Amino acid sequence: MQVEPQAFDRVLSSMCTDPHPAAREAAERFLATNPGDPGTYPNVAALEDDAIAMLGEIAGLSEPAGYVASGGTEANIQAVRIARNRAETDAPNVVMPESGHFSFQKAADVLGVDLRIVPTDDAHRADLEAARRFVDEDTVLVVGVAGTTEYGRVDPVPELGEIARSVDAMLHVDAAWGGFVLPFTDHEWNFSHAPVDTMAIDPHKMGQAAVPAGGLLVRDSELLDELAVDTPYLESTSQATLTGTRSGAGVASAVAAMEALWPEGYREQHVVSQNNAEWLADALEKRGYEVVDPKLPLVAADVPVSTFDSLRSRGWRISRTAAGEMRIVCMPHVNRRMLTSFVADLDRIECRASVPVTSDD
Ligand code: 0PR
Repeated sequence: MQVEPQAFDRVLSSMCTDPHPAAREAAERFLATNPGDPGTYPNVAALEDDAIAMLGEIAGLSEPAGYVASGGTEANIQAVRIARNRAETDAPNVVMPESGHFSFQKAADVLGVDLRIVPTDDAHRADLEAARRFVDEDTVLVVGVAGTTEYGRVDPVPELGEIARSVDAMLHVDAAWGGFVLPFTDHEWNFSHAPVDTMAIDPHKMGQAAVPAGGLLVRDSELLDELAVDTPYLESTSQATLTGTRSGAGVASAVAAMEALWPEGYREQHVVSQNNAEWLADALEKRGYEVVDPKLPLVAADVPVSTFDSLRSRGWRISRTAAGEMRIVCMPHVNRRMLTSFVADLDRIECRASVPVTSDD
């Protein structure tokens, strides 16, 4: 049986998108190479250096180091691992805003660190007062999110950096989703804005590369040594990645996408996506829904559960925040035509919902 992949024409809450054509083609060509074994696959290993150089440029990192991971989850786990291994405490804790991605729960679980969840303020950003209270001498890492999964918000990264430094902890920025958008905004989020030690920045989200292409960046290549294990029977001597065999598809497609799009293509896409988000927020507000202002191209709106369910049953792939709002991520495949058709469906559903039910019904 031939099963076709899911079309993107109704996908509104995913952080995956249709890869750039050059990224798709590169992924296919490098599919069977393994950057985990650079002694055998030197071409893809060299391409990975290019990927890290470009990611570093995007993230304001002067001497880029890192690797192409399987995604934001791996990058976040590895950041926690670096911080834990570097610290000297027996009872390490990580301080993270409640908007942090659930991958940190996995990190805490596998690495045996205590996760301290800082509340967010009314603007859905980390509450700095609480963060100050939560850190102590056993804090190994403070996490800031640059583009949160639920509301697209950017934490006050420089201030979180000061808090981290006050207890000699590291600072990690999770820009897995936001990293390819934020260079075109005036947010402070990157290595040149703050004492960031590690960062997650995923080509396979807003970077328009094929899955799997995540990015882990570190300020200093020595930080990767915290992750390195010996690889006695390979021609290379050590490996810092969490996974062993990796598909070269992620590396090659990340490079192809960034070569094609950085910076102008990404800038143009950001303008289009942000306009789409603002258009949708406006359309939803006009219909009386409470909308969380889209600071980045992500819209959250409080629609009734029955409306949400009807939209899903019409095929719209939408999801909810933990607080129950519908969230629409304006990824590159999400265009105005899709959003217009989505709002038209919403109107049909709401119109039906508002028809008075008579006793004859
Ligand atoms: N950090 C942030 C800020 C994220 O939003 C995500 C994923 C991650 C880390 C983890 O990245 P990976 O999933 O690449 O490991 N955020 C999306 C989410 O959890 C992932 C996603 C993508 C979900 C596509 C659904 C989907 O269709 O919602």
